[in-house]
Amino acid sequence: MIAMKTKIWGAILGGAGFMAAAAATPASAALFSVSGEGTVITAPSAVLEDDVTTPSNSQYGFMESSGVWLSRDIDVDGGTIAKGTRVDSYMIFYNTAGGSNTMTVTNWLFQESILGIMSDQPGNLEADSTDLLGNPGTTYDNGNAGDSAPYNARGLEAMDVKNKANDYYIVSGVDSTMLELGMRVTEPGDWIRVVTVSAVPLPAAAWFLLTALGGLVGTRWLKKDKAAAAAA
Ligand SMILES: [Ca+2]
Ligand SMILES: [Ca+2]
Ligand SMILES: [Ca+2]
Repeated sequence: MIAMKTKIWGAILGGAGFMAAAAATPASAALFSVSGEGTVITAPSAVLEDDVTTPSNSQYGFMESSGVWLSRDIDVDGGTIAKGTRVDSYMIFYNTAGGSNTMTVTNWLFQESILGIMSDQPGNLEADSTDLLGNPGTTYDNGNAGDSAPYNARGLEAMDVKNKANDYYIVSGVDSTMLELGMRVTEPGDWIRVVTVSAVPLPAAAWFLLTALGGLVGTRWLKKDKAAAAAA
């Protein structure tokens, strides 16, 4: 019996160690990756048109928020994500400084399935959801018309999925985790928001594992005691 109890404590302590390790895992920009002309960055201080702190030479993407329980339905291109869904959000942008006409194609790989994209031409969908999905440390609106969404050409325009000669995007992959994104920009540039499933927090998963493990050990203990009683 003493040996059994030691085993159980070992399992509990082992579980606690796992939980500590899980809790220490930081949420970061490493949650998604990129190939092609694009760069993953940490959330910038502002995503305003021609903001001088924002890089302007290619597509850039950053995680805006993670583990958000939607308190209302959220509209995305061609659909709605239901209230109560737990999501992560990302912004991808190409904020050209100057009027040169440039086309970039970038493949973004997300950790979780893409639920929806906000890419309408004026950026209305982005503006309507920033209170829930924006990064608290990023300025989206400075109160001046024309600087923040919505405004003309904030999002994607002249979509051309067939020829890929203008703005377009294609979601693919078995779990819908890949986004091929074409952005043709002059001015102001292109900004879109991507909403994905949010992974269940690791500490919660560890608690579930621990509970299941405890149940298993307890059942075996009970069976052994019953067997011992029958033999006696
Ligand atoms: Ca464009
Ligand atoms: Ca610009
Ligand atoms: Ca645009």
